[in-house]
Amino acid sequence: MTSIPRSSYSFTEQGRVQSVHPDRLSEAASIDANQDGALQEDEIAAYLERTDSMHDHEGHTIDKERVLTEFKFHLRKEVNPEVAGYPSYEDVAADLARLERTYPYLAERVSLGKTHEGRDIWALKISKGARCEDTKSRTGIVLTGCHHAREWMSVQPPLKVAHELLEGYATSPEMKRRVDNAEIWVVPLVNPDGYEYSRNEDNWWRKNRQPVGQDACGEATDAIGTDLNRNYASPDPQHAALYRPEGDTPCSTSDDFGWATSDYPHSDTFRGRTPASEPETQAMLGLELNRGNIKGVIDHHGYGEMVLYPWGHTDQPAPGQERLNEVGNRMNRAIGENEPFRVMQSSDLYPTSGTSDDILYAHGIFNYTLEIGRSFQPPVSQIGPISESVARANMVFIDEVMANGGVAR
Ligand code: 0X9
Ligand code: ZN
Repeated sequence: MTSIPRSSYSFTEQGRVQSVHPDRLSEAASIDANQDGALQEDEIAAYLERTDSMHDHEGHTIDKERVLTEFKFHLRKEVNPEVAGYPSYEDVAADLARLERTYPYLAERVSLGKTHEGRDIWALKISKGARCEDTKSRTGIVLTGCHHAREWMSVQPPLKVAHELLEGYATSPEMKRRVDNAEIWVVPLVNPDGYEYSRNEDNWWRKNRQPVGQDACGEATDAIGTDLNRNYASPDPQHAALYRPEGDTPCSTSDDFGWATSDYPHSDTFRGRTPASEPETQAMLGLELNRGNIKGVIDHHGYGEMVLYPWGHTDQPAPGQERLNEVGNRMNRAIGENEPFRVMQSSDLYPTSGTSDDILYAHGIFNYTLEIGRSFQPPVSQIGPISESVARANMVFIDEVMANGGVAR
């Protein structure tokens, strides 16, 4: 277990903040409601409510105590000790390589591109004859995790599905049918640089790690990172407003789309300097839009136990909303009767622009965003149960897309 206190906050025994590193003063001031120079638990909790819009609608979708604990690791600049039970980037890369070695006829590990820090964005293509047949004529489905660095649990369901498909192939007719007839792409770590930074430096980190350089006004900035789920954009100019709504100008933050998508480079929801500017976004769009056979995508995020479907940029219903709702409810039932997620339109959570869900849907790709777990980094004991239940929802989705394809046009 690693514990690296690089204190920018020191706490008293009562849990009050004793001193703050100069770099953290403005953050501390914004949390310190009565400006008495000390942070109380309730101030931290209120701060979390303000900065995280995923409210606890039904009393069971957020583990507030854990979220608070995880947030304190961030404040104290400590490593979250749960990290020891979550796989590193290298572990995930090795796991995919092992699956390819064990099932060479069924799986191929492919690099979709390289990140700013030089890591490969690994995918595992799963399909019969993966490395020797042209599998592109089959229905393509992509399962992704970890657009957002701190959402450690979101890496797991895609990995779990890969294992179940390949390990079940020889004995389960259902798994064999999927691997023989579909082309399933598993991308557990879309944002490996951010993931490693969140594991080792700041467990609350969300964005990727590419320095912004210049803001959209041409001013130099020392900000690091773009929110990858605000950086998606369509190559088709008719969908330009899905990246940047009409009336929003690059050089101003006052016209930003609520707080959920920002032109401010230091913001956690910074959309990037230009549409699809980031290598991770380009890698995913290259697969999802250019390969030509991709009909369905599930994007895993954390947290809040929700099955979210397009649209996210407007509260208008998406074409085919009935199917989105019906399949979402079936996925939810597969997750389990006892702990159902909430099935709803993405914009009901909060409206955004530049998210992968809307861009993909506009291109005819049927898709969901799954918000899994009750905090960003659930206790290690939860990894197994959550992965299993969410993997079942993934199987329902795979079957649906294999049977009925992408968005009807
Ligand atoms: O904000 C996001 O990107 C996702 N939530 S998270 O807390 N994991 O960051 C939700 C995206 C869902 N899509 C839209 N609301 N458009
Ligand atoms: Zn997320």
